[in-house]
Amino acid sequence: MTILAELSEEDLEKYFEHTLEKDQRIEPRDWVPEAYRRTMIRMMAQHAHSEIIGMQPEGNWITRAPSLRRKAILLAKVQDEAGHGLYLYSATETLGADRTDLTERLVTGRQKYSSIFNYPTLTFADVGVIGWLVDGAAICNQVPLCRSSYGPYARAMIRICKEESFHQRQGFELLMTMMRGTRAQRDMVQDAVNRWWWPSLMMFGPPDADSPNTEQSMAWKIKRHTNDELRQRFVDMSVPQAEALGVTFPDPALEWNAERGHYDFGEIDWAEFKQVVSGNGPCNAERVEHRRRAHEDGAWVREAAAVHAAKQEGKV
Ligand code: FAQ
Repeated sequence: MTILAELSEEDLEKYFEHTLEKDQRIEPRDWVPEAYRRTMIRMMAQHAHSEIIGMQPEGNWITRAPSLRRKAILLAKVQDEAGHGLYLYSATETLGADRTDLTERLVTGRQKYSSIFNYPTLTFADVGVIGWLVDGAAICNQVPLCRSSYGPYARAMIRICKEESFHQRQGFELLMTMMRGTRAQRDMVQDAVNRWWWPSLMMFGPPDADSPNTEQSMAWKIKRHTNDELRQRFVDMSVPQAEALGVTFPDPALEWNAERGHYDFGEIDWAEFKQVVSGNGPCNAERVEHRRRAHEDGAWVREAAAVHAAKQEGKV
């Protein structure tokens, strides 16, 4: 620590670059450029907010789950998302962020969360499709982040990905069960797939050409792949899964391209993405308002916990 304090900014920067070159982790004790710190906090906070807001669409179905088994599974899944949010808020604190401030930014619309959680969950099939496609897209995006340069984030990702992969399987199993059911159940699954497919592709972020952060984040090894690379990987993974399930994706341009060795797919509606990200999606206002109310209703718990902690330390 003393040695680090004696180093010039130039040496610290060299040390930072050297750590990245060697593919080693940046840790909370290390000096980082201010822009790296800001980028990491933005990305981790947006991810944490997504996990917490992401509890709402499926949480809506806990009281209406069709059986005790499905209710128990859904409760456990939604609780896992809360846990993910908490690790990630803790990870932002290692870079000097303040969780109360981040929550304030979320409920006042100054910080983003994933666009996907601004769509409504209309039937129970949506719970299965969120598990299959939304958790599937999250895994596809987050597995490479287990090798992200910031140690606390990369380590959080390992556990999060393990849990997300269980979530994805439960979604697929739910849909498989519905597809073996009645005609009405199969139609319900296809309808949910039609509504969630395009928003799932938007989760990977804007196309590379319009992604202001990708180049720098790749250079800092925060991101290991571009948005378009991961989106393509997700499409390639999902098509055979849809075939196994017996559903189709709502994209007439979706077709195997032998030359590229990938599926071609149609143009994403980026105007819709921009609308949703800027707060005008179908459920943005409702999601943020719900979060704001829950935060206010929880004030007494935070106060009681703070007094208890102070008592334990003998301060009160
Ligand atoms: N929605 O320059 P880029 C989950 C923003 S967790 C909203 O490409 P970047 C688990 C972006 O922040 C899902 N905003 O940015 C679950 C940036 O904002 P700025 C969340 C988006 O960071 C499952 C601007 O647009 N996962 O699903 C979106 O290099 C089921 C420009 O974009 C993560 O957060 C979007 N879709 O790449 C929970 C993973 N895309 O700078 C419950 C970690 C972009 O204007 C149920 N994050 N923006 O403030 C990442 O991998 C990256 O941050 C990207 C964006 C890939 C999301």
